[in-house]
Amino acid sequence: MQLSTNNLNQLPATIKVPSYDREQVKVKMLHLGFGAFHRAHQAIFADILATEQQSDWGFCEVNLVGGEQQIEDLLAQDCLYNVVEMQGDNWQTRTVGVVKEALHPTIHGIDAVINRMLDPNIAIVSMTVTEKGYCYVPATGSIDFANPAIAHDLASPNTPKSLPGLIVEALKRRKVLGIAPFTVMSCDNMPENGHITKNVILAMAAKQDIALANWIEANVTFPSTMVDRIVPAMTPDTAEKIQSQLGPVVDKVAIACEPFRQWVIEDNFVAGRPEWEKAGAQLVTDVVPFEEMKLRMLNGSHSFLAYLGYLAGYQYINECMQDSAYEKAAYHLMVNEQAPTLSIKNVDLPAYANALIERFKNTGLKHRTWQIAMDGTLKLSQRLLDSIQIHLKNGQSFDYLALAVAGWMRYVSGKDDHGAEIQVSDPQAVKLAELVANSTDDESRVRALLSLNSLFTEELVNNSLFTEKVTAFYLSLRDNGAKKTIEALNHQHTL
Ligand code: NAI
Ligand code: CS2
Repeated sequence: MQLSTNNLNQLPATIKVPSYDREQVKVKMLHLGFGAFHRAHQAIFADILATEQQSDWGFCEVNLVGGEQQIEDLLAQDCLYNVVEMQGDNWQTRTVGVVKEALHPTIHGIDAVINRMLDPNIAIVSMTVTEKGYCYVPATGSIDFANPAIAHDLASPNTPKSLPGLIVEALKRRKVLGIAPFTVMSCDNMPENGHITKNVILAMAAKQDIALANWIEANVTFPSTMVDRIVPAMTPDTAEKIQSQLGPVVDKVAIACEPFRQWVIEDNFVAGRPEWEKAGAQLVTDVVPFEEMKLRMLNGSHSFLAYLGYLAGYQYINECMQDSAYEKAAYHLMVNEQAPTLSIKNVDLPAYANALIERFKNTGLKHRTWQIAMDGTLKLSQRLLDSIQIHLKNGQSFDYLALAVAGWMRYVSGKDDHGAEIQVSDPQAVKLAELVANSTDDESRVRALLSLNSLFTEELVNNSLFTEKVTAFYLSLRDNGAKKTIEALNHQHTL
């Protein structure tokens, strides 16, 4: 039987089902991107508040691009689903009740989505749409007007397809109708995610109507957030394990994650907000130091492990961590090459690194290196390249960061260390394949990939120390493979 309000009582007694009256929970937040992460992060914070603080802040969920089936499944389950926290073989399950509605433009029409955003009770529009959803250029942080979805929305603003187009249209209609605006809150892994969101939305609005752009700038806020919880994409194996927790009840929307969760939020909301601090979030005036710490130490080492792990044949992050050379390299990267670039105060960074290493080792999580390796052209800047630029200015060593960049180059070249083909998933996959096909497998391949100016700044490309290091690592990866290259570098650094 599929999960629904009527059969919540069929779930095993160990599962924490909503103890609050779901009727009291109202749609006050509209979330774009009902993917794995949101289900186990922002929705859990809201569910804790409803359970422990009688909060009435609930969600309408929207998938703007893909994910039609998830929305249909959610609706078929009265918007209920389970989140399973996994630490090794230890599992804790909670049924989330704060989602009240769900919409998808291809099922309900884009007008239904826009109209829902006009409800004066919607105080926050939040999002987890991956870096791709923002249609921006990483090297500059500005909107990419060449993006086909942006071009479409400028030509037909009433029927938007992109996230910036949708938000501008909803705000435009609220302005015309005299409805006060909502706060726009990004929960994606980008540096100063609030600023990037504001940039693309203001640029989009200004192209249409400068008065609208000015109104948005004066009346809407775009708080930045640092979000953290490892929530891998579902695998058949994990789905089976989750199902075994649910007794006779089938949940098609369930998701598994690690127990750890962290959320640091810039406290800047124009129409109110839930009391997230009562569910463990930190509300601060400046999120940047937290974002930089997380993006560089966690995500930077994740990308290092993803590229170099995938090349060596490791399918999951916890498999990489069983290889002591990879574990040492990841720790060294965090503590000696990322930590020195950070401005955060009063955090014990070696302890933070040790905690990350333990989280990466969690055998309950099937976190694919392939998943983390995707969309590198939108991830490398904030995870690796910004730190390299700092080291170049300060004359400090950045070997492991350069090795990670070379690992990405080797990865997008399309063959792993055993000669097997790699399915490269990236918005610039066609361009990458072209650069690879038109270069030979040596220094010229590195030069070709460095010509990608949406990713590599001129400052980097013109720095011979950087290009020589990346080239040397690329050639070593080609000749010796990832594992031996890491071992040799560890040896050089006496790790
Ligand atoms: P997912 O693949 O499960 O979901 C992706 C979501 O993004 C879907 O809802 C999809 O509709 C939407 N989307 C994709 N492309 C889009 C586009 N061009 N325009 C609008 N919407 C688009 O991924 P997941 O795991 O939910 O992660 C999403 C993002 O959340 C990540 O990229 C990251 O920025 C952030 N995040 C994820 C964490 C994780 O461990 N999964 C942890 C911390 C942050
Ligand atoms: C990962 C992140 O997929 C990726 O690129 O590095 O999703 C990572 O799991 C989260 O940021 C952890 O909070």
